[in-house]
Amino acid sequence: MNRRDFLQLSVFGVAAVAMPRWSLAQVESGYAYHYKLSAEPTTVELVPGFKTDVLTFNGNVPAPVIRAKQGQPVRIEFTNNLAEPTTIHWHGLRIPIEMDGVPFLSQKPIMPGETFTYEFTPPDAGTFWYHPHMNSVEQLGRGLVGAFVVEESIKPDFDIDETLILKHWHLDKKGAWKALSRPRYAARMGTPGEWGTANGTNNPRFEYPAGSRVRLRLANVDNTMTYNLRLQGVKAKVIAIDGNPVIEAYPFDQHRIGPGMRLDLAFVMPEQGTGTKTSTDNINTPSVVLEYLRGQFGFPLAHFQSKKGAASPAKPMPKLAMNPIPVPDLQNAETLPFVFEWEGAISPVDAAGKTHDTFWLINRRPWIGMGPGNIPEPVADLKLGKTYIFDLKNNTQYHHPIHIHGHTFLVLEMDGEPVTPFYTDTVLLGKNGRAKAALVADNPGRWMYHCHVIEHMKTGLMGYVRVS
Ligand SMILES: [Cu+2]
Repeated sequence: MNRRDFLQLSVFGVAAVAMPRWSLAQVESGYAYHYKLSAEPTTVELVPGFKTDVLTFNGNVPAPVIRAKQGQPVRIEFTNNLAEPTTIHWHGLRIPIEMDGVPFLSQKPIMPGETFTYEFTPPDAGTFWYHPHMNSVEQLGRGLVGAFVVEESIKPDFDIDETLILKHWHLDKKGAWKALSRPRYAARMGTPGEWGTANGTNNPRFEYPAGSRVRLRLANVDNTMTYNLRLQGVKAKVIAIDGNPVIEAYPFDQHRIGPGMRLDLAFVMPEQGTGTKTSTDNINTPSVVLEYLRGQFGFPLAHFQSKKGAASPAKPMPKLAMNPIPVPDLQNAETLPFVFEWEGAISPVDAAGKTHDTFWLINRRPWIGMGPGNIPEPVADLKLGKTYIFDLKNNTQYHHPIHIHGHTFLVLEMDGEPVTPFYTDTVLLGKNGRAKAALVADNPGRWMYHCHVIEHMKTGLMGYVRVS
């Protein structure tokens, strides 16, 4: 945070000194959770020694972590200081359609200089995130991505609660921008960035007292990358997937999170030096290393080192309460097939001579661009209160994290096999992968339903469901 931001924050600040890093200062008002948020261009140092022009929330990378509380209203006065229209979507939150932040489908674009106040009460606790839903390749790609943490109505007793947002920026070694999207890649796995970061820093280091009970909230805010995560040097447990507590915490081995997805882990910080040396790491005694795997090779994302400290001895690991997601009525459910396919169309050239690539289809239909006059029919019409089973089929060679707005899926099957059911807002389909996921259509509105590989979304892989 630079000095100017600090001063700005202090104006609204309640005890700015005590604020955790990157938390957002609250505005004093009748609301317990009241924030001012802005989107603005800024220059920051991402690659050490080099300046990069980025788009930020409140002038900072990483974006402030917005903290709210389950069941309590939150108010966010958002000002668009970009040179183009935008909206903010609160990924994973089951809130009313008017607050969902999708241009034309749920609200008018917020024009440069305008302020729009988002107000909602999050029903679920967990790790969520926020980002624009306009010109997404650029706006998200250049930095408008932040974590949104909804605390439990009764806060679980962890010693450390850390949030890491993972992103590979499309930068070269001197911090200069490379193409955020290339058609050749958009038609395949998406264009990967090269400068890997956690909270805007390449391979950051954290120090926790040995014996601390750590809750690590990981959010993949990347446009493209699916991270196959592993934690070296400690036995951790998976406690929540995509914001939602799992029914029973289970040992963490590896876990793939696609763009938009989250993972909450819990572990006890080991003594100094118990960790394993990673294949690409030259630190001798890291305690715990978060890494992602490419094939069998691990690449570090963050290090956690032990320090001697006063962690509460031998307290049990807290257990998370389940979120109040409506239980699907599977007996009376209707099954809706959705097929995700590839089409190599070099599509119509517009009056300006620009091509509009469409590569991806939902049930044989692409949706390109958004505009007041460009809202197609929904991909499905859902009856309010009824349970549906989404039968998802990926007929392509690439990963697709399929995200639904305003609702939470209960995943029943992956790749034809029953799984221990888990709740999620984003289902990751592997190549030629399948899934069956149920939901209760309990939130009226027109809800986006799309792939969260941003280039896939922008080249056809999106639609919406209408709940009425
Ligand atoms: Cu996709």
